[in-house]
Amino acid sequence: MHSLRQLGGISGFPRRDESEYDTFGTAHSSTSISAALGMALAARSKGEDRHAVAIIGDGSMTAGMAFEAMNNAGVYDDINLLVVLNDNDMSISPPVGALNRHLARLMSGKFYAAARNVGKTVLPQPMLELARRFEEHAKGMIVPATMFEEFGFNYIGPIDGHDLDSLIPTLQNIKNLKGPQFLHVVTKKGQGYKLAEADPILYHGPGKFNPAEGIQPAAAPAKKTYTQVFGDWLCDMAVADQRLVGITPAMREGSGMVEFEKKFPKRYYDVGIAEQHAVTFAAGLACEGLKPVVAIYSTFLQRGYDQLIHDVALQNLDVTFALDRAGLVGADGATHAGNYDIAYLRCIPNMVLMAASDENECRQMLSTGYHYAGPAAIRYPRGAGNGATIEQDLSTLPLGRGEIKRQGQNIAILAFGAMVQPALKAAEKLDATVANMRFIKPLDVALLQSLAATHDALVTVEEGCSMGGAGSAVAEALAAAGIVKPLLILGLPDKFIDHGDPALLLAQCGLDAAGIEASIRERGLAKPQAAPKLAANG
Ligand SMILES: Cc1ncc(C[n+]2csc(CCOP(=O)(O)OP(=O)(O)O)c2C)c(N)n1
Repeated sequence: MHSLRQLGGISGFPRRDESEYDTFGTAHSSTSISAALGMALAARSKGEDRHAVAIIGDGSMTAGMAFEAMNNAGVYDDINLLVVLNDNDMSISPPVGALNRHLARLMSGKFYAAARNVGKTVLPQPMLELARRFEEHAKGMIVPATMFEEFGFNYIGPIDGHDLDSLIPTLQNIKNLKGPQFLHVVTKKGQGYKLAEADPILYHGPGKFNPAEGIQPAAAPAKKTYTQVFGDWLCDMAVADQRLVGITPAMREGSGMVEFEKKFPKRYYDVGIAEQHAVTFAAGLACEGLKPVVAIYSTFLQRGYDQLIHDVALQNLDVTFALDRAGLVGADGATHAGNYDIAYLRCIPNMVLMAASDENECRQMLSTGYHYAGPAAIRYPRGAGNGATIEQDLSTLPLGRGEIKRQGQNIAILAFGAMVQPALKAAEKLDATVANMRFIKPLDVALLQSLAATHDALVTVEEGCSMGGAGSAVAEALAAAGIVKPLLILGLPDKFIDHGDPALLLAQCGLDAAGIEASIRERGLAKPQAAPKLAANG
Protein backbone atom coordinates (compact mmCIF):
# COMPACT_ATOMS: atom_id res chain seq x y z
CA MET A 1 0.00 0.00 0.00
CA HIS A 2 2.94 2.35 0.54
CA SER A 3 3.28 2.64 -3.25
CA LEU A 4 -0.38 3.50 -3.79
CA ARG A 5 -1.00 5.88 -6.70
CA GLN A 6 2.72 6.55 -7.12
CA LEU A 7 4.88 5.97 -10.16
CA GLY A 8 5.44 2.23 -10.54
CA GLY A 9 3.19 1.53 -7.54
CA ILE A 10 -0.27 0.08 -7.29
CA SER A 11 -3.26 1.87 -8.74
CA GLY A 12 -5.91 3.63 -6.71
CA PHE A 13 -8.55 1.82 -8.74
CA PRO A 14 -9.31 -1.87 -9.30
CA ARG A 15 -7.20 -3.35 -12.08
CA ARG A 16 -7.43 -6.82 -13.53
CA ASP A 17 -3.70 -6.92 -14.19
CA GLU A 18 -2.91 -6.16 -10.54
CA SER A 19 -5.00 -8.67 -8.67
CA GLU A 20 -7.27 -11.61 -9.39
CA TYR A 21 -9.65 -10.04 -6.87
CA ASP A 22 -9.99 -7.01 -9.11
CA THR A 23 -12.53 -8.70 -11.33
CA PHE A 24 -13.16 -5.61 -13.41
CA GLY A 25 -11.19 -2.42 -13.97
CA THR A 26 -13.10 0.68 -13.04
CA ALA A 27 -12.77 4.36 -12.20
CA HIS A 28 -15.40 6.01 -14.39
CA SER A 29 -18.51 5.33 -12.40
CA SER A 30 -21.67 3.27 -12.82
CA THR A 31 -20.27 0.38 -14.85
CA SER A 32 -20.64 -2.43 -12.33
CA ILE A 33 -24.14 -3.70 -13.15
CA SER A 34 -23.38 -3.93 -16.87
CA ALA A 35 -20.12 -5.77 -16.28
CA ALA A 36 -21.64 -8.12 -13.69
CA LEU A 37 -24.56 -8.90 -15.98
CA GLY A 38 -22.08 -9.80 -18.70
CA MET A 39 -20.28 -12.10 -16.28
CA ALA A 40 -23.51 -13.65 -14.99
CA LEU A 41 -24.76 -14.40 -18.50
CA ALA A 42 -21.34 -15.76 -19.48
CA ALA A 43 -21.51 -18.12 -16.48
CA ARG A 44 -24.99 -19.20 -17.49
CA SER A 45 -23.97 -19.90 -21.07
CA LYS A 46 -20.95 -21.91 -19.87
CA GLY A 47 -23.13 -23.82 -17.43
CA GLU A 48 -21.11 -22.64 -14.44
CA ASP A 49 -22.74 -22.19 -11.06
CA ARG A 50 -21.10 -18.88 -10.24
CA HIS A 51 -22.45 -15.66 -8.78
CA ALA A 52 -21.82 -12.19 -10.12
CA VAL A 53 -22.04 -9.34 -7.64
CA ALA A 54 -22.13 -5.69 -8.62
CA ILE A 55 -21.52 -3.01 -6.02
CA ILE A 56 -22.71 0.46 -6.86
CA GLY A 57 -22.89 3.71 -4.89
CA ASP A 58 -26.03 5.80 -4.62
CA GLY A 59 -24.24 8.56 -6.54
CA SER A 60 -23.22 6.17 -9.29
CA MET A 61 -26.73 4.81 -9.44
CA THR A 62 -27.84 8.16 -10.94
CA ALA A 63 -26.09 7.44 -14.25
CA GLY A 64 -28.13 6.37 -17.23
CA MET A 65 -25.77 3.47 -17.74
CA ALA A 66 -26.80 1.90 -14.43
CA PHE A 67 -30.44 2.01 -15.47
CA GLU A 68 -29.65 0.62 -18.91
CA ALA A 69 -28.07 -2.34 -17.16
CA MET A 70 -30.98 -2.78 -14.73
CA ASN A 71 -33.41 -2.68 -17.63
CA ASN A 72 -31.43 -5.34 -19.43
CA ALA A 73 -30.85 -7.55 -16.39
CA GLY A 74 -34.36 -7.49 -14.96
CA VAL A 75 -35.79 -9.95 -17.49
CA TYR A 76 -33.39 -12.82 -16.79
CA ASP A 77 -35.08 -14.96 -14.13
CA ASP A 78 -32.42 -17.64 -14.12
CA ILE A 79 -29.19 -15.72 -13.52
CA ASN A 80 -27.10 -15.45 -10.39
CA LEU A 81 -26.81 -11.70 -10.21
CA LEU A 82 -26.74 -9.57 -7.09
CA VAL A 83 -26.61 -5.80 -7.14
CA VAL A 84 -25.54 -4.25 -3.86
CA LEU A 85 -26.45 -0.60 -3.57
CA ASN A 86 -24.09 1.10 -1.13
CA ASP A 87 -26.30 3.96 -0.05
CA ASN A 88 -24.27 6.40 2.04
CA ASP A 89 -26.38 9.36 0.98
CA MET A 90 -23.33 10.96 -0.57
CA SER A 91 -21.89 11.27 -4.04
CA ILE A 92 -18.72 13.39 -3.78
CA SER A 93 -21.04 16.13 -2.64
CA PRO A 94 -24.59 15.40 -1.49
CA PRO A 95 -26.47 13.36 -4.08
CA VAL A 96 -29.14 14.96 -6.23
CA GLY A 97 -32.32 14.06 -8.01
CA ALA A 98 -35.43 11.97 -7.76
CA LEU A 99 -33.59 8.70 -7.13
CA ASN A 100 -32.16 10.20 -3.98
CA ARG A 101 -35.69 11.02 -2.84
CA HIS A 102 -36.79 7.50 -3.63
CA LEU A 103 -33.97 6.07 -1.51
CA ALA A 104 -34.87 8.41 1.30
CA ARG A 105 -38.44 7.20 1.12
CA LEU A 106 -37.27 3.59 1.33
CA MET A 107 -35.25 4.52 4.38
CA SER A 108 -38.29 6.03 6.02
CA GLY A 109 -40.06 2.66 5.67
CA LYS A 110 -37.25 1.11 7.70
CA PHE A 111 -39.38 -0.74 10.19
CA TYR A 112 -41.13 -2.73 7.52
CA ALA A 113 -37.84 -3.48 5.81
CA ALA A 114 -36.12 -4.51 9.01
CA ALA A 115 -38.91 -6.95 9.73
CA ARG A 116 -38.49 -8.47 6.29
CA ASN A 117 -34.76 -8.86 6.69
CA VAL A 118 -34.98 -10.60 10.00
CA GLY A 119 -37.26 -13.08 8.30
CA LYS A 120 -34.83 -13.50 5.45
CA THR A 121 -31.83 -14.12 7.60
CA VAL A 122 -33.33 -16.86 9.77
CA LEU A 123 -35.77 -18.71 7.58
CA PRO A 124 -34.80 -21.81 5.56
CA GLN A 125 -35.22 -21.62 1.78
CA PRO A 126 -38.80 -22.96 1.34
CA MET A 127 -40.02 -20.74 4.16
CA LEU A 128 -38.20 -17.84 2.58
CA GLU A 129 -40.12 -18.34 -0.62
CA LEU A 130 -43.33 -18.34 1.35
CA ALA A 131 -42.27 -15.22 3.17
CA ARG A 132 -41.40 -13.57 -0.13
CA ARG A 133 -44.85 -14.27 -1.50
CA PHE A 134 -46.42 -12.98 1.66
CA GLU A 135 -44.22 -9.94 1.47
CA GLU A 136 -45.21 -9.24 -2.11
CA HIS A 137 -48.78 -9.50 -1.11
CA ALA A 138 -48.27 -7.33 1.95
CA LYS A 139 -46.25 -4.81 0.04
CA GLY A 140 -49.06 -4.16 -2.37
CA MET A 141 -51.19 -3.20 0.60
CA ILE A 142 -48.71 -1.33 2.74
CA VAL A 143 -46.12 0.43 0.60
CA PRO A 144 -45.70 0.98 -3.14
CA ALA A 145 -43.10 -1.25 -4.80
CA THR A 146 -39.58 0.05 -5.04
CA MET A 147 -38.41 1.10 -8.46
CA PHE A 148 -35.92 -1.74 -8.37
CA GLU A 149 -38.74 -4.25 -8.17
CA GLU A 150 -40.42 -2.59 -11.12
CA PHE A 151 -37.20 -3.33 -12.99
CA GLY A 152 -37.59 -7.02 -12.22
CA PHE A 153 -35.23 -7.28 -9.25
CA ASN A 154 -36.01 -8.85 -5.91
CA TYR A 155 -35.48 -5.92 -3.55
CA ILE A 156 -34.04 -6.62 -0.11
CA GLY A 157 -33.42 -3.89 2.42
CA PRO A 158 -32.57 -1.35 3.45
CA ILE A 159 -30.15 -2.97 5.89
CA ASP A 160 -27.36 -1.52 7.99
CA GLY A 161 -24.14 -2.18 6.09
CA HIS A 162 -22.04 -1.73 9.21
CA ASP A 163 -23.89 -4.45 11.08
CA LEU A 164 -21.96 -7.47 9.84
CA ASP A 165 -23.95 -9.85 12.04
CA SER A 166 -26.94 -9.16 9.90
CA LEU A 167 -25.22 -8.35 6.60
CA ILE A 168 -23.31 -11.64 6.29
CA PRO A 169 -26.29 -13.98 6.87
CA THR A 170 -28.34 -11.82 4.51
CA LEU A 171 -25.73 -12.23 1.79
CA GLN A 172 -25.55 -15.97 2.50
CA ASN A 173 -29.30 -16.26 2.13
CA ILE A 174 -29.33 -14.27 -1.08
CA LYS A 175 -26.91 -16.80 -2.55
CA ASN A 176 -29.77 -19.29 -2.55
CA LEU A 177 -32.09 -17.08 -4.55
CA LYS A 178 -32.22 -17.25 -8.36
CA GLY A 179 -32.74 -14.28 -10.61
CA PRO A 180 -31.68 -10.66 -10.26
CA GLN A 181 -31.37 -9.65 -6.58
CA PHE A 182 -31.04 -6.12 -5.26
CA LEU A 183 -29.65 -5.54 -1.78
CA HIS A 184 -30.01 -2.02 -0.44
CA VAL A 185 -27.27 -1.45 2.11
CA VAL A 186 -27.08 1.73 4.14
CA THR A 187 -23.68 2.95 5.28
CA LYS A 188 -22.05 6.08 6.57
CA LYS A 189 -19.32 7.60 4.44
CA GLY A 190 -16.10 7.72 6.44
CA GLN A 191 -17.46 5.31 9.08
CA GLY A 192 -14.98 4.66 11.84
CA TYR A 193 -12.84 7.75 11.30
CA LYS A 194 -14.47 10.70 13.00
CA LEU A 195 -12.90 13.41 10.85
CA ALA A 196 -14.07 11.74 7.65
CA GLU A 197 -17.53 11.17 9.08
CA ALA A 198 -17.70 14.89 9.86
CA ASP A 199 -16.46 16.05 6.44
CA PRO A 200 -17.06 13.32 3.85
CA ILE A 201 -16.53 15.74 0.96
CA LEU A 202 -13.00 16.59 2.05
CA TYR A 203 -12.22 12.95 2.75
CA HIS A 204 -13.76 11.48 -0.42
CA GLY A 205 -10.41 10.97 -2.14
CA PRO A 206 -7.64 12.44 -0.04
CA GLY A 207 -3.93 12.31 -0.74
CA LYS A 208 -1.42 11.25 1.88
CA PHE A 209 -2.06 12.58 5.38
CA ASN A 210 -1.34 11.68 8.98
CA PRO A 211 -4.47 10.06 10.46
CA ALA A 212 -3.64 11.40 13.92
CA GLU A 213 -3.76 14.96 12.57
CA GLY A 214 -6.23 14.67 9.74
CA ILE A 215 -5.94 16.63 6.50
CA GLN A 216 -4.21 19.90 7.27
CA PRO A 217 -5.26 23.04 5.40
CA ALA A 218 -2.53 23.83 2.89
CA ALA A 219 -0.53 26.95 3.55
CA ALA A 220 -2.10 29.54 1.23
CA PRO A 221 -1.04 28.42 -2.22
CA ALA A 222 0.98 31.02 -4.09
CA LYS A 223 -0.69 30.27 -7.39
CA LYS A 224 -4.30 29.78 -8.35
CA THR A 225 -5.24 26.47 -9.87
CA TYR A 226 -6.87 26.48 -13.30
CA THR A 227 -9.99 25.18 -11.59
CA GLN A 228 -10.07 28.30 -9.41
CA VAL A 229 -9.46 30.50 -12.44
CA PHE A 230 -12.50 28.89 -14.05
CA GLY A 231 -14.61 29.27 -10.87
CA ASP A 232 -13.75 32.98 -10.61
CA TRP A 233 -14.45 33.54 -14.30
CA LEU A 234 -17.79 31.78 -14.06
CA CYS A 235 -18.95 34.05 -11.23
CA ASP A 236 -17.72 37.19 -13.02
CA MET A 237 -19.31 36.24 -16.32
CA ALA A 238 -22.56 35.36 -14.53
CA VAL A 239 -22.68 38.91 -13.17
CA ALA A 240 -22.02 40.31 -16.64
CA ASP A 241 -24.55 38.12 -18.44
CA GLN A 242 -27.85 37.05 -16.91
CA ARG A 243 -28.23 34.31 -19.50
CA LEU A 244 -25.32 32.27 -18.14
CA VAL A 245 -26.14 28.98 -16.44
CA GLY A 246 -23.58 26.56 -15.01
CA ILE A 247 -23.85 22.78 -15.26
CA THR A 248 -21.85 20.09 -13.48
CA PRO A 249 -22.28 16.33 -13.64
CA ALA A 250 -21.74 15.77 -9.89
CA MET A 251 -18.39 17.54 -9.69
CA ARG A 252 -19.14 20.79 -7.89
CA GLU A 253 -15.95 20.83 -5.83
CA GLY A 254 -13.59 19.37 -8.42
CA SER A 255 -14.79 21.80 -11.06
CA GLY A 256 -14.55 24.91 -8.89
CA MET A 257 -18.28 25.67 -8.71
CA VAL A 258 -18.84 25.96 -4.96
CA GLU A 259 -18.86 29.77 -5.05
CA PHE A 260 -21.02 29.86 -8.15
CA GLU A 261 -23.65 27.69 -6.49
CA LYS A 262 -23.63 29.94 -3.42
CA LYS A 263 -23.94 33.12 -5.42
CA PHE A 264 -26.28 31.90 -8.17
CA PRO A 265 -28.22 28.91 -6.80
CA LYS A 266 -30.96 29.28 -9.39
CA ARG A 267 -28.50 29.24 -12.25
CA TYR A 268 -26.56 26.23 -10.99
CA TYR A 269 -27.40 22.69 -12.06
CA ASP A 270 -25.83 19.57 -10.59
CA VAL A 271 -27.36 16.88 -12.79
CA GLY A 272 -25.86 13.86 -11.02
CA ILE A 273 -23.26 11.53 -12.50
CA ALA A 274 -24.86 11.92 -15.89
CA GLU A 275 -22.47 13.37 -18.43
CA GLN A 276 -24.58 12.35 -21.40
CA HIS A 277 -27.61 14.05 -19.96
CA ALA A 278 -25.53 17.10 -18.94
CA VAL A 279 -24.58 17.73 -22.56
CA THR A 280 -28.06 17.32 -24.07
CA PHE A 281 -29.60 19.24 -21.15
CA ALA A 282 -27.23 22.10 -22.02
CA ALA A 283 -28.36 21.85 -25.65
CA GLY A 284 -31.97 22.25 -24.53
CA LEU A 285 -31.13 25.30 -22.44
CA ALA A 286 -29.24 26.79 -25.38
CA CYS A 287 -32.24 26.28 -27.69
CA GLU A 288 -34.16 28.65 -25.44
CA GLY A 289 -31.57 31.39 -25.49
CA LEU A 290 -29.72 30.64 -22.27
CA LYS A 291 -25.93 30.38 -22.33
CA PRO A 292 -24.93 27.10 -20.67
CA VAL A 293 -21.40 26.49 -19.48
CA VAL A 294 -20.72 22.80 -18.93
CA ALA A 295 -17.84 22.28 -16.53
CA ILE A 296 -16.53 18.80 -17.15
CA TYR A 297 -13.29 16.91 -16.91
CA SER A 298 -11.78 16.00 -20.25
CA THR A 299 -11.96 12.31 -19.35
CA PHE A 300 -15.66 12.44 -18.43
CA LEU A 301 -16.74 14.27 -21.58
CA GLN A 302 -15.90 10.99 -23.30
CA ARG A 303 -19.19 9.76 -21.84
CA GLY A 304 -21.14 12.54 -23.56
CA TYR A 305 -19.49 12.29 -26.96
CA ASP A 306 -22.48 11.37 -29.08
CA GLN A 307 -24.57 14.01 -27.34
CA LEU A 308 -21.88 16.57 -28.09
CA ILE A 309 -21.88 15.70 -31.78
CA HIS A 310 -25.55 14.97 -32.33
CA ASP A 311 -27.30 17.35 -29.96
CA VAL A 312 -24.93 20.28 -29.65
CA ALA A 313 -22.57 20.57 -32.62
CA LEU A 314 -24.91 19.36 -35.35
CA GLN A 315 -27.41 22.03 -34.34
CA ASN A 316 -24.59 24.52 -33.83
CA LEU A 317 -25.86 25.35 -30.36
CA ASP A 318 -24.17 27.87 -28.16
CA VAL A 319 -22.69 25.74 -25.40
CA THR A 320 -19.34 26.38 -23.72
CA PHE A 321 -17.38 23.40 -22.43
CA ALA A 322 -14.81 24.08 -19.72
CA LEU A 323 -12.55 21.04 -19.96
CA ASP A 324 -10.65 20.62 -16.73
CA ARG A 325 -7.90 18.00 -16.14
CA ALA A 326 -6.83 18.06 -19.79
CA GLY A 327 -3.64 16.08 -20.29
CA LEU A 328 -2.00 13.86 -17.70
CA VAL A 329 -3.64 13.97 -14.30
CA GLY A 330 -1.11 12.26 -12.06
CA ALA A 331 -2.18 9.96 -9.24
CA ASP A 332 -5.53 8.97 -10.77
CA GLY A 333 -3.73 7.48 -13.74
CA ALA A 334 -4.87 6.18 -17.10
CA THR A 335 -8.58 6.03 -16.33
CA HIS A 336 -8.75 9.74 -15.63
CA ALA A 337 -6.19 11.04 -18.12
CA GLY A 338 -7.47 13.83 -20.33
CA ASN A 339 -5.35 12.74 -23.25
CA TYR A 340 -7.89 12.36 -26.00
CA ASP A 341 -10.02 15.50 -26.11
CA ILE A 342 -8.02 17.25 -28.82
CA ALA A 343 -8.33 14.23 -31.08
CA TYR A 344 -11.98 13.61 -30.35
CA LEU A 345 -13.11 17.24 -30.51
CA ARG A 346 -11.23 18.69 -33.42
CA CYS A 347 -12.92 16.42 -35.93
CA ILE A 348 -16.39 17.75 -35.04
CA PRO A 349 -17.77 20.41 -37.40
CA ASN A 350 -18.73 23.79 -35.83
CA MET A 351 -16.51 23.16 -32.82
CA VAL A 352 -14.02 25.75 -31.59
CA LEU A 353 -11.22 24.26 -29.51
CA MET A 354 -8.64 26.15 -27.46
CA ALA A 355 -5.80 25.12 -25.15
CA ALA A 356 -4.74 27.51 -22.39
CA SER A 357 -1.02 28.16 -21.95
CA ASP A 358 -1.41 30.10 -18.70
CA GLU A 359 -4.05 31.22 -16.22
CA ASN A 360 -4.73 34.60 -17.80
CA GLU A 361 -5.09 33.09 -21.23
CA CYS A 362 -7.43 30.50 -19.74
CA ARG A 363 -9.70 33.30 -18.55
CA GLN A 364 -9.52 35.03 -21.94
CA MET A 365 -10.28 31.78 -23.71
CA LEU A 366 -13.28 31.12 -21.50
CA SER A 367 -14.65 34.54 -22.48
CA THR A 368 -13.80 33.89 -26.12
CA GLY A 369 -15.57 30.54 -26.12
CA TYR A 370 -18.51 31.99 -24.25
CA HIS A 371 -19.02 34.74 -26.82
CA TYR A 372 -18.56 32.43 -29.79
CA ALA A 373 -22.08 31.68 -31.00
CA GLY A 374 -21.65 27.92 -31.24
CA PRO A 375 -20.02 25.03 -29.39
CA ALA A 376 -16.62 25.87 -27.93
CA ALA A 377 -14.30 23.95 -25.63
CA ILE A 378 -11.44 25.33 -23.57
CA ARG A 379 -8.99 22.74 -22.28
CA TYR A 380 -6.82 23.44 -19.26
CA PRO A 381 -4.64 21.20 -17.13
CA ARG A 382 -4.98 19.93 -13.59
CA GLY A 383 -3.38 22.02 -10.85
CA ALA A 384 -1.71 25.39 -11.00
CA GLY A 385 -0.12 27.14 -13.96
CA ASN A 386 3.00 29.25 -13.94
CA GLY A 387 1.48 32.04 -11.86
CA ALA A 388 0.63 34.49 -14.65
CA THR A 389 -1.04 37.73 -13.57
CA ILE A 390 -4.74 37.40 -14.17
CA GLU A 391 -6.46 40.43 -15.64
CA GLN A 392 -9.87 40.89 -14.11
CA ASP A 393 -11.68 42.02 -17.23
CA LEU A 394 -13.59 39.67 -19.49
CA SER A 395 -11.64 40.38 -22.66
CA THR A 396 -11.60 37.92 -25.56
CA LEU A 397 -8.99 36.69 -28.01
CA PRO A 398 -9.26 37.00 -31.79
CA LEU A 399 -10.74 33.74 -33.03
CA GLY A 400 -8.29 31.32 -34.63
CA ARG A 401 -5.21 33.43 -34.05
CA GLY A 402 -1.98 32.33 -32.41
CA GLU A 403 0.96 34.48 -31.33
CA ILE A 404 4.71 34.37 -31.65
CA LYS A 405 6.25 34.06 -28.20
CA ARG A 406 9.86 33.90 -29.24
CA GLN A 407 11.58 34.71 -32.49
CA GLY A 408 14.43 32.35 -33.36
CA GLN A 409 15.75 30.69 -36.47
CA ASN A 410 15.74 27.42 -38.43
CA ILE A 411 13.19 25.68 -36.24
CA ALA A 412 9.68 26.82 -35.40
CA ILE A 413 8.03 25.12 -32.43
CA LEU A 414 4.26 25.30 -32.61
CA ALA A 415 3.19 24.79 -29.01
CA PHE A 416 -0.30 24.11 -27.72
CA GLY A 417 -1.60 24.88 -24.23
CA ALA A 418 0.53 23.81 -21.30
CA MET A 419 3.38 22.90 -23.64
CA VAL A 420 4.16 26.55 -24.43
CA GLN A 421 6.28 26.91 -21.27
CA PRO A 422 8.55 23.88 -21.78
CA ALA A 423 8.76 24.72 -25.49
CA LEU A 424 10.05 28.20 -24.63
CA LYS A 425 12.73 26.69 -22.38
CA ALA A 426 13.76 24.21 -25.04
CA ALA A 427 13.84 27.02 -27.61
CA GLU A 428 16.39 28.95 -25.56
CA LYS A 429 18.86 26.10 -26.05
CA LEU A 430 18.08 25.75 -29.74
CA ASP A 431 17.43 29.35 -30.65
CA ALA A 432 14.13 28.23 -32.07
CA THR A 433 11.02 30.26 -32.75
CA VAL A 434 8.04 29.47 -30.53
CA ALA A 435 4.43 30.09 -31.43
CA ASN A 436 1.66 29.79 -28.88
CA MET A 437 -0.96 28.44 -31.25
CA ARG A 438 -3.86 28.93 -28.79
CA PHE A 439 -6.45 27.45 -31.16
CA ILE A 440 -6.47 23.87 -32.29
CA LYS A 441 -9.58 24.69 -34.20
CA PRO A 442 -9.77 26.90 -36.13
CA LEU A 443 -6.05 26.46 -36.62
CA ASP A 444 -4.10 29.62 -37.41
CA VAL A 445 -3.19 28.52 -40.93
CA ALA A 446 -1.80 31.93 -41.89
CA LEU A 447 0.65 31.79 -38.97
CA LEU A 448 1.53 28.21 -39.85
CA GLN A 449 2.23 29.10 -43.47
CA SER A 450 4.41 32.06 -42.56
CA LEU A 451 6.40 29.93 -40.09
CA ALA A 452 6.83 27.24 -42.73
CA ALA A 453 8.05 29.84 -45.21
CA THR A 454 10.66 31.26 -42.83
CA HIS A 455 11.98 28.13 -41.09
CA ASP A 456 13.69 24.88 -42.13
CA ALA A 457 11.61 22.65 -39.94
CA LEU A 458 8.45 22.67 -37.85
CA VAL A 459 7.86 20.98 -34.51
CA THR A 460 4.47 20.64 -32.81
CA VAL A 461 4.12 19.99 -29.07
CA GLU A 462 0.93 19.13 -27.22
CA GLU A 463 -0.09 17.42 -23.98
CA GLY A 464 -2.49 15.08 -25.67
CA CYS A 465 -2.31 11.94 -27.77
CA SER A 466 -0.17 12.47 -30.86
CA MET A 467 -2.50 10.42 -32.99
CA GLY A 468 -5.16 12.69 -34.40
CA GLY A 469 -4.14 15.58 -32.19
CA ALA A 470 -2.97 19.14 -32.81
CA GLY A 471 0.19 17.99 -34.61
CA SER A 472 -2.00 15.99 -36.96
CA ALA A 473 -4.03 19.15 -37.57
CA VAL A 474 -0.83 20.97 -38.54
CA ALA A 475 0.23 18.09 -40.82
CA GLU A 476 -3.16 18.14 -42.51
CA ALA A 477 -3.04 21.91 -43.01
CA LEU A 478 0.46 21.69 -44.52
CA ALA A 479 -0.62 18.91 -46.85
CA ALA A 480 -3.72 20.83 -47.87
CA ALA A 481 -1.58 23.86 -48.75
CA GLY A 482 0.91 21.68 -50.64
CA ILE A 483 3.74 22.65 -48.27
CA VAL A 484 6.45 20.03 -47.86
CA LYS A 485 8.50 20.68 -44.75
CA PRO A 486 10.20 18.47 -42.15
CA LEU A 487 7.67 18.13 -39.35
CA LEU A 488 8.19 16.59 -35.93
CA ILE A 489 5.03 15.85 -33.93
CA LEU A 490 5.55 15.61 -30.18
CA GLY A 491 2.75 14.46 -27.92
CA LEU A 492 1.66 11.54 -25.80
CA PRO A 493 2.47 8.08 -27.13
CA ASP A 494 -0.04 5.48 -28.30
CA LYS A 495 -0.30 3.74 -24.95
CA PHE A 496 -2.15 4.20 -21.65
CA ILE A 497 -0.03 6.07 -19.15
CA ASP A 498 -0.18 4.93 -15.55
CA HIS A 499 -0.41 6.98 -12.39
CA GLY A 500 2.50 8.94 -11.01
CA ASP A 501 3.77 12.44 -10.47
CA PRO A 502 2.69 14.42 -13.56
CA ALA A 503 6.08 16.12 -13.97
CA LEU A 504 7.84 12.75 -13.97
CA LEU A 505 5.33 11.28 -16.38
CA LEU A 506 5.68 14.22 -18.75
CA ALA A 507 9.45 13.82 -18.63
CA GLN A 508 9.07 10.11 -19.40
CA CYS A 509 7.00 11.04 -22.43
CA GLY A 510 9.62 13.55 -23.54
CA LEU A 511 7.29 16.49 -22.96
CA ASP A 512 9.44 18.53 -20.60
CA ALA A 513 11.92 21.13 -21.86
CA ALA A 514 14.81 18.65 -21.92
CA GLY A 515 12.73 16.05 -23.72
CA ILE A 516 11.54 18.48 -26.36
CA GLU A 517 15.10 19.64 -26.99
CA ALA A 518 16.37 16.06 -27.12
CA SER A 519 13.71 14.96 -29.61
CA ILE A 520 14.52 17.88 -31.88
CA ARG A 521 18.23 17.13 -31.75
CA GLU A 522 17.69 13.39 -32.27
CA ARG A 523 15.70 14.12 -35.41
CA GLY A 524 18.67 16.17 -36.62
CA LEU A 525 16.58 19.29 -36.96
CA ALA A 526 18.73 21.39 -34.65
CA LYS A 527 21.80 21.41 -36.87
CA PRO A 528 21.99 23.37 -40.07
CA GLN A 529 21.34 20.93 -42.94
CA ALA A 530 24.60 19.17 -43.89
CA ALA A 531 25.35 18.62 -47.54
CA PRO A 532 24.08 15.16 -48.60
CA LYS A 533 26.85 12.52 -48.63
CA LEU A 534 26.09 11.33 -52.12
CA ALA A 535 26.68 14.76 -53.52
CA ALA A 536 30.02 15.01 -51.66
CA ASN A 537 31.15 11.71 -53.18
CA GLY A 538 30.35 12.99 -56.58
C1 LIG B 1 -18.42 8.88 -15.20
C2 LIG B 1 -17.86 9.51 -13.97
N1 LIG B 1 -18.22 10.77 -13.65
C3 LIG B 1 -17.70 11.35 -12.55
C4 LIG B 1 -16.85 10.69 -11.74
C5 LIG B 1 -16.23 11.37 -10.53
N2 LIG B 1 -16.64 10.73 -9.29
C6 LIG B 1 -15.84 9.88 -8.63
S1 LIG B 1 -16.53 9.24 -7.28
C7 LIG B 1 -17.94 10.13 -7.52
C8 LIG B 1 -19.06 9.99 -6.54
C9 LIG B 1 -19.52 8.60 -6.42
O1 LIG B 1 -20.52 8.50 -5.45
P1 LIG B 1 -21.07 7.10 -5.02
O2 LIG B 1 -21.31 6.25 -6.20
O3 LIG B 1 -22.24 7.36 -4.13
O4 LIG B 1 -19.87 6.44 -4.24
P2 LIG B 1 -19.26 6.80 -2.80
O5 LIG B 1 -17.96 7.51 -3.07
O6 LIG B 1 -20.23 7.65 -2.05
O7 LIG B 1 -19.06 5.47 -2.18
C10 LIG B 1 -17.85 10.91 -8.67
C11 LIG B 1 -18.89 11.83 -9.15
C12 LIG B 1 -16.48 9.38 -12.13
N3 LIG B 1 -15.60 8.66 -11.44
N4 LIG B 1 -17.01 8.82 -13.23
